[in-house]
Amino acid sequence: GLVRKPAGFLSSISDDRGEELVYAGMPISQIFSQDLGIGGVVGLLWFRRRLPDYANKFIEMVLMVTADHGPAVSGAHNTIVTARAGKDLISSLCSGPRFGGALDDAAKMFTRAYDSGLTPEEFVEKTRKSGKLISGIGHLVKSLENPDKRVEIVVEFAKKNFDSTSILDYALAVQKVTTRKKSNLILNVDGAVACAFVDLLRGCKLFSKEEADQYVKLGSLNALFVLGRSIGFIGHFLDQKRLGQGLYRHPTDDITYFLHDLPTN
Ligand code: Q5B
Repeated sequence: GLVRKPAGFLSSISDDRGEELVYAGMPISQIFSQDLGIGGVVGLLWFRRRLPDYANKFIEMVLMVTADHGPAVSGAHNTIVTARAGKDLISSLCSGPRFGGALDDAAKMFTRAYDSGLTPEEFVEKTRKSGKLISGIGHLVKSLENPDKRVEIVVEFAKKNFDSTSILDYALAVQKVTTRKKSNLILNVDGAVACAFVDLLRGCKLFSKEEADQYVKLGSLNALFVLGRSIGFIGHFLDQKRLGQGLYRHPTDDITYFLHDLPTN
């Protein structure tokens, strides 16, 4: 019969293989329809339970009261020193512009293109000619055939609640052009969050256009990813400890070794 290769990893908190992302058994759309909030997501990813509403509220309260304690404490001090040394925020999550850290650039690219009046076709062509990829476009597993529920949720919320969704609409129009080439060149979760956030900053009447642009320049959108994904990464950390997983060594049969022989004199 079929011999199953023993799995290299055990994981018990989340699953992205199906049509819809699942946190501790709960599909992402249900998390929104039941209004679990960030407290509820922490409950699912850290404690693998749908905690009662008062517990979710309490987690959010804890996140709020522990969010900062001034610049003098050691953690804030480290952050300030490394920021002043020129290190970027996303590096602290072992992430980069192709994974997770695409939000800042997505916001800048789509906003600049929209503000300068380029049509989606012109923008795609101009970016291609400059040899760059459009940040916020493309996904390794999600596509037109396997749409990303997270993106649908973000788009739906923005359209329902924001004064304007011009940048998001523009990005969706760009997606129509890029997916003609390959169906995975969709507006991804980084791109959708980034564009919706620019619309929120520009449309909520609390910031001038310059202030809104400055928040993007400062890196506040990648920061959203850092904060959100830290919750998941901490969940995985606790999960590995709970599951008693020992030292990991990558199987050598999954590595192609190509070494050069030393030249013999
Ligand atoms: N092409 C994401 O690449 C991926 C193009 C493009 C124009 C593009 C790539 C990319 C920009 C960065 C970005 C965020 C690497 C992704 C995330 C969070 C996550 C992750 C998870 C989570 C996929 C094939 C052909 C080539 C390319 C062209 C590709 N991308 N053209 N703009 N953006 N995107 N990252 O499929 O003519 O054949 O040479 O870097 O937004 O990180 O779940 O995994 O929650 O954790 O490997 O969702 O798109 O494509 O490199 O083979 O390219 O398409 O020029 O054209 P692929 P390639 P040609 S969300």
